[in-house]
Amino acid sequence: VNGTSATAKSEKIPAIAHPLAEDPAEVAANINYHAKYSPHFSPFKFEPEQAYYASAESVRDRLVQQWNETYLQFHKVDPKQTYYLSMEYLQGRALTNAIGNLNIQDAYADALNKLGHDLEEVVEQEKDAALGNGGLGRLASCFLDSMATLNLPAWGYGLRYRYGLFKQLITKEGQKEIAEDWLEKFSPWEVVRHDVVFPVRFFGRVEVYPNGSRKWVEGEVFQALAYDVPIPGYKTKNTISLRLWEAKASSGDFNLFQFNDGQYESAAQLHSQAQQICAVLYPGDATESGKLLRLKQQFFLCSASLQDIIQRFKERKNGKDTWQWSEFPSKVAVQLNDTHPTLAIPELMRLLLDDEGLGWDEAWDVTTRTVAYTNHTVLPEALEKWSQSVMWKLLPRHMEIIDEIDKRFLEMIRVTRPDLESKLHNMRILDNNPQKPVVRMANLCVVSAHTVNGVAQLHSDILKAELFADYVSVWPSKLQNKTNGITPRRWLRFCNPELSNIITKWLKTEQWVTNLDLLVGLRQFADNADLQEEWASAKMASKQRLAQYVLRVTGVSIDPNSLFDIQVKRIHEYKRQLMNILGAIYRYKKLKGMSPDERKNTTPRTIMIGGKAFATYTNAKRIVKLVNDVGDVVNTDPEVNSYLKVVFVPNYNVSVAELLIPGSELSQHISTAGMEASGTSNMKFSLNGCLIIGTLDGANVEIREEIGEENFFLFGATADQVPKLRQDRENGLFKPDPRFEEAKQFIRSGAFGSYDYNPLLDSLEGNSGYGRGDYFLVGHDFPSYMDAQESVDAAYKDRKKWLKMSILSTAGSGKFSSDRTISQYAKEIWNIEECRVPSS
Ligand code: GL2
Repeated sequence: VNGTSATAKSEKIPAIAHPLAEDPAEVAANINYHAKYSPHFSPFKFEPEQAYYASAESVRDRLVQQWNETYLQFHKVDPKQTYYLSMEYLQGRALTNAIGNLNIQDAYADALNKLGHDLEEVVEQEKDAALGNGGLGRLASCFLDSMATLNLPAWGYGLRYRYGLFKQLITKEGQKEIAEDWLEKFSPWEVVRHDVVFPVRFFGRVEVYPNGSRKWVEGEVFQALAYDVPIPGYKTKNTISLRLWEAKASSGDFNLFQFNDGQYESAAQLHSQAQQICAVLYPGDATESGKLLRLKQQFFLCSASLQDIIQRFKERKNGKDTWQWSEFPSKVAVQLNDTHPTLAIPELMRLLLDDEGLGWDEAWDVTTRTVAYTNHTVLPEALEKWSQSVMWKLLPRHMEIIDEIDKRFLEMIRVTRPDLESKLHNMRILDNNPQKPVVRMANLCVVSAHTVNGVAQLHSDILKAELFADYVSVWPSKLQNKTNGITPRRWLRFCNPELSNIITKWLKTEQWVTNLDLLVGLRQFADNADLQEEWASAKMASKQRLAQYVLRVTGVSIDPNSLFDIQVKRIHEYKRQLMNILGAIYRYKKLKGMSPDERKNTTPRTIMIGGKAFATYTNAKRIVKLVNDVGDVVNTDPEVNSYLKVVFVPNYNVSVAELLIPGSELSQHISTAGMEASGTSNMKFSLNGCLIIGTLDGANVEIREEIGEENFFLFGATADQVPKLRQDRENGLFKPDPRFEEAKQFIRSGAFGSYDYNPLLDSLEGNSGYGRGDYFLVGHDFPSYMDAQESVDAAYKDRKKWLKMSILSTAGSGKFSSDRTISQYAKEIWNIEECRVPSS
């Protein structure tokens, strides 16, 4: 029973632990061992939290073993290896995933039972590793899972942020951010590597030698210390590594003299500066110091990772008679996850030129054959530009190199493509506008990378036709598409065991977990009444679990018999959570105007919205507040609250997603067409049999193609219509739908409290907001959105039809496995092959 010593019930548990044991009694012995001998807590306390840490450590022992074998295998075979550089990883919890991938969940459940605990409660003790912001970070984590599962020689690199993005609290004032303290106690999943340390320099100057060579000297030097997180593949021994860097100052930087003199702060100045580097993900960048800190973070990741990669390359070459730097790209692929790690390009150049003594042409050849870049957005504000003066100060040698890359690019275009002269202004890397000279990171990436990819077909088409069109005419085959994917392990097999068991039963195989295309086999049973009933009961079980969670965290009781309608993602105007809540408001008004009998004919709905608004994004925070205010009114209105509930689910993260997604029936992916590069939660919902209401944007387009257009609630303008619609709007040609006007007016009337929502509503009108009035076309798309919502209500009334559509959604989701995505990267960009650890 909870609260007793781990040894209390251990009569049948062996005394000696064996880390690789699979028998539940022996597994219990391992857990016991960690509870007793790990110094983290008293052996007399064995509550779920202690049981979690002890279980995690026992699983880690196993992972360490597999990990060492994997590393040795890679070392021995010396295959070409991919290094994935990302400022974000949204790993979520690791325990369920690890025991699931290792296929030891039953043994752990039994073992914990023997120790008086319940696995489900124990796994809940883990804090999410939330070293990311949204889809881009979660994508990186899904990719690691697929790389390991596909036995690919690959490694992830990131930063070990002390605090993640932030923890979202909902108060009467709206969203409040507090530090996300994932390391408050400690993480049992990371292993510090005291022997893996690299110096990383900032500031300083460039010294020029008589022979023309250059070297970056002086400035401040910090140490990058490696923490490795094991990433197990599914049912394979291969266990790869996510290497996270932490910044430290050297002991020599601690001024003992000053300290003894009572000057404590200045004595440890570099130590506290080092702590700032990895303190938080995305520190506010409104100030100059905030911008500098972000740039430092990016360079820190790039420099440490490249030094590590080069060292490993040399280690593996050691003992071979002769080797050349030109072989580097046949051993190393570096993938830049968005522009955040762009500095890897000039840093690799610098290391090759200044440390290894290569000439420019040779260094450029190696660099460009090594690096590839993924673009994740076309939003202009997200395309990074760094001030040239800040860059010259912080990274003087890199700016020299960037300057040279820019010059050579200009020269190359002038010689080979004089017709592009007039475009060079936009194509070049440096924007020398005297008001604000900047370095355009995306341009640096496109010029330097051998391959550039978008993350869904529509997004890649837009990159080709618009953002990067001029480059495509120079390098026609540089641009590729790699439609995103999600790992079916975390996002179906482990988060939705009920549905997984049904799928396995009907497909008569569990192979779908690693070959998601097999789901198509469900199509033939979509009308089968037995499958439909099983399907419905799995959904109901997930809805009930979700309802309990919602009650616990919000105090709102929701009815599992109502339609569960969910929109969860970062709060952003382009994602149009505002359209969703305006729709809810209109629905509420309509319900209010109905007679009790009329209400009985409606489809009861529970609308759930969740997501974080960036701390400085005022309109996004207003949207969060509005959803909460609407919920307060609707949920306590006895006339309508059995037909409509509106819930804001606080602190959306990976673990919350694992509860929400299986329990949802409808999910909203309603961005303005052309603005959501891909979206990945749309794939997770669809995989779990949830229907989508959405626009033709990002990966929605491909999801609809795969599951069939009759199973998708489509509305809204298409991407190619958007520019003209914006123009019309500016020219006063837009006539708003009465439903849209009514919903806005209701808010302005104060129906949801006294908070001033006018600035938010004004962004939908006139020439406010982005300066152009309803830039995101909420007003234009609102009527077709409401019509689509009516089709949803009608479809839900036909239970058999809805269940069929749900089954067909899952059946058509095979394409969206990150195993497919990663296989394509491996073949078409990285040119790497499987390197499997032999089973002993
Ligand atoms: C994003 C895109 O907005 C999103 O549409 C895409 O699915 C992911 C992953 O490719 O990348 N770009 C971005 O900057 N963030 C994203 O989530 N944060």
